[in-house]
Amino acid sequence: MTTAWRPTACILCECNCGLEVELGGDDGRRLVKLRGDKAHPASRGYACEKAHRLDYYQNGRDLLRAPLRRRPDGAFEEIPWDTAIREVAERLAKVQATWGGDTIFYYGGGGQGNHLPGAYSTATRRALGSRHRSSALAQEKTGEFWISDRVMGTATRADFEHCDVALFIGKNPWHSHSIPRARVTLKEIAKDPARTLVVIDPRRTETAELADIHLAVKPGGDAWLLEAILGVIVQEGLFDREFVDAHVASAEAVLERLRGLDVARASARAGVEVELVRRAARAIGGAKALSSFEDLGVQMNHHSTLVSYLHRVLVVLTGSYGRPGTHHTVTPMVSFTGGASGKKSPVAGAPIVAGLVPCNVIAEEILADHPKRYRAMIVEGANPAHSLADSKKMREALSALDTLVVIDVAMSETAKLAHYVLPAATQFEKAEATFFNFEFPDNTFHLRPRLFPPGADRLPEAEIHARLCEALGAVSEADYAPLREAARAGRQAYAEAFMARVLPDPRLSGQAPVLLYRTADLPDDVRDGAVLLGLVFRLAMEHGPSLARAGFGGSPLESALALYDAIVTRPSGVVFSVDDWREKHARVPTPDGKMHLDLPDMLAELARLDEPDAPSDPAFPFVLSAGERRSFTANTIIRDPEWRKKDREGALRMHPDDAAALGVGDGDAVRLTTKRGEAVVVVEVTDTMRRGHLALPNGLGTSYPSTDGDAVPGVAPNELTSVEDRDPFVGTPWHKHVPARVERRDARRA
Ligand SMILES: Nc1nc2c(c(=O)[nH]1)N[C@H]1C(S)=C(S)[C@@H](COP(=O)(O)OP(=O)(O)OC[C@H]3O[C@@H](n4cnc5c(=O)[nH]c(N)nc54)[C@H](O)[C@@H]3O)O[C@H]1N2
Ligand SMILES: Nc1nc2c(c(=O)[nH]1)N[C@H]1C(S)=C(S)[C@@H](COP(=O)(O)OP(=O)(O)OC[C@H]3O[C@@H](n4cnc5c(=O)[nH]c(N)nc54)[C@H](O)[C@@H]3O)O[C@H]1N2
Ligand code: SF4
Ligand SMILES: [Mo]
Repeated sequence: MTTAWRPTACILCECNCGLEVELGGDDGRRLVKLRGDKAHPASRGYACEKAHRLDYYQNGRDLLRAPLRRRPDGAFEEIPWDTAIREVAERLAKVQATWGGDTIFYYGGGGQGNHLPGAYSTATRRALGSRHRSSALAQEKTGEFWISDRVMGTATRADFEHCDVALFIGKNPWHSHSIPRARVTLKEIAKDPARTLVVIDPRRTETAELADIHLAVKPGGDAWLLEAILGVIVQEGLFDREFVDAHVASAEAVLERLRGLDVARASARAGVEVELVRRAARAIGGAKALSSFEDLGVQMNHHSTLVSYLHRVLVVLTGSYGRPGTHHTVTPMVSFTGGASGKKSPVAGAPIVAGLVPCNVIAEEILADHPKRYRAMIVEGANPAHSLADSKKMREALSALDTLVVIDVAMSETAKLAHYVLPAATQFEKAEATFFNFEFPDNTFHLRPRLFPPGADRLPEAEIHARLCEALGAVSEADYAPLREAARAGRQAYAEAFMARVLPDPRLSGQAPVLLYRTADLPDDVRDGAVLLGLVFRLAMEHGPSLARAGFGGSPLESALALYDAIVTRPSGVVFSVDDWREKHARVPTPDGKMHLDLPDMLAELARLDEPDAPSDPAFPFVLSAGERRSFTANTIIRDPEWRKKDREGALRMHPDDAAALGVGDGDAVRLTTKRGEAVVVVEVTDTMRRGHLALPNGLGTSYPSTDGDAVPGVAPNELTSVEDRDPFVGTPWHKHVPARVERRDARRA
């Protein structure tokens, strides 16, 4: 068999590095060799160790083969697609007729690299009148979005490649990436004496090992630490007065607090030497160009929204916006960010930020005795029974639904609870793309052509949604015919017909994704990209100059068609927008064009930092970070435990003194207990941890078929977490700060 390198992408984290793959095996469907694709405009040949293990995803033993229906006895039976689509449509239509479409909740829409399904799902949601939805973003990023939106009208990303000071707050990019070519960039910063790497993390992470300054904060102490850093910057006049005068409308109240702050006291509460805090603050305040990134270590921790606020204050006071090496706003293909709409979730009354219901209230939204409780749920490309707080409660909630439909590639923890499981084509069996396009000034979009047709009886989500919408009577052949005819006259005629017929008609425009999928004239290997025509047209209307600089100029229609053509014909990705630092930031996108630092609720929250700590529960003397990113973790995207070259069981990391006090050593099993659950777990003793701090990896504890039934290696972290431990403003969980107890396994339980 002749082999050739085929372009595709890694699907294991938000970077979606471009890859080349050599296919093999008896059926030509094994991913035999993988390497970074040098032609990919963002990753430029970069890939980390995880990408080489993608065959474990494509050829998992628990991939779904056919649609499944739950029988009255609880077991699943395989059914034909026609039956599955008809029955799912009937059941959801009945829920809509009985309780209203707004009781049909949508969760997911894609994981790290599969975002086209979310775009197609809008048609199904419209057909059902479904209004409420959520995704993993509402358990990590909504606090940052909400604050950024209020402070400066937009969320930002930072240009680490060109900064002179890089700051990571609760983020370990060596393993978790999130910035392009992370390890190359980190090493470059580390080895350049003119650049400074600052890491805030209780653990001496791989990134902290490279750092010039590592602030090993006490777990949960970040609010005091950031305040102390800001205190030094303000008290020593290290902030960018010119920037503040030009762009900031309100900062007096927060400046006043920072001027009076007792830096030594705040540092002590953060558990960091005050002299080290001063050194870090002077480096940060003195930066020519500061890039910074906050992530789960603080976003899933006490004071998460307050920390996002303090981080924003730092960005603004240091003028770290709108210049190379600082923060920027990307031109997005699809925007994930957004602020509070003022709308609330129907049962818990929780604030909806960026259109998403907080993940931690979903169980309550289902289990409450309330007329608008969610009755049905569609879960697509997500595994909430495993990934959301308190798996026991989540299972109880999902089991209480009238109808649960799961669209997944594998038998996930969530699929196991469904009434219907619809088997989706894998990300190599259909054209796929990520909307996590965060590069700047050149932003990249990559439609990966499929490598081969779907195996078994799996279907791409685009096809599943089209069939559901047809079965629901939302769209029909009669709607397709004129568009198909226009398509025969060429893409321009097709686009014009689409605009003339579909956009003015609310019913048809709700079905736009399905209409595009059914009628666009695209080759099979990129057919799932049809929905992009609608997206690039909107992009061309809103960001014409950015597209023109990338070579896609002309009228919005010309620009959109040229870009669409490039996307469907360039299999290694396309630079779709080129931005200009000056133009992009001439105006801050708030109503008055100014930034606002004096947010009364956050100032009140800051004042509360002066109160003494609440007493901790002596029954739980440790703080557990439940869900650390490591070498071979990738949420629950790969389920076969063999994919992990090391740490197969996912060890519990612990400081040597804590291990000695318990009388345990490397490889010993201990009992780990929280208020919601307990688990037996193997210990790894490491002086990278702080005393009293424990860490368990993310994404383990998934079941996988083995010769003697299902094996579940490792601990599912959310068997140990609880829904009420969450941020008071936006409801994000405190997974990195779970009070816990550890006992030797032979010790008697208290
Ligand atoms: N290998 C791998 N990479 C991934 C993923 C994966 O599963 N595996 N998942 C992807 C996803 S979905 C995401 S959201 C990102 C997340 O990326 P990260 O946020 O970087 O990942 P984590 O390891 O969960 O948490 C980061 C750090 O928070 C630290 N931390 C714990 N408690 C505290 C605290 O009190 N204060 C501070 N300052 N830090 C604390 C931990 O020690 C840890 O080093 O990673 C992405 N990349
Ligand atoms: N305790 C604790 N919990 C956490 C975290 C933590 O740090 N600690 N991290 C959280 C974070 S940041 C995140 S992002 C979430 C992630 O959690 P989720 O958003 O729930 O996503 P994944 O675990 O990535 O699950 C992806 C699902 O998609 C399926 N899948 C893969 N490819 C396809 C496809 O092409 N089509 C379809 N339809 N399905 C597909 C996989 O089989 C899997 O079931 O976990 C969160 N949960
Ligand atoms: S896991 Fe992330 S950084 Fe590593 S190759 Fe895949 S996409 Fe790139
Ligand atoms: Mo995430």
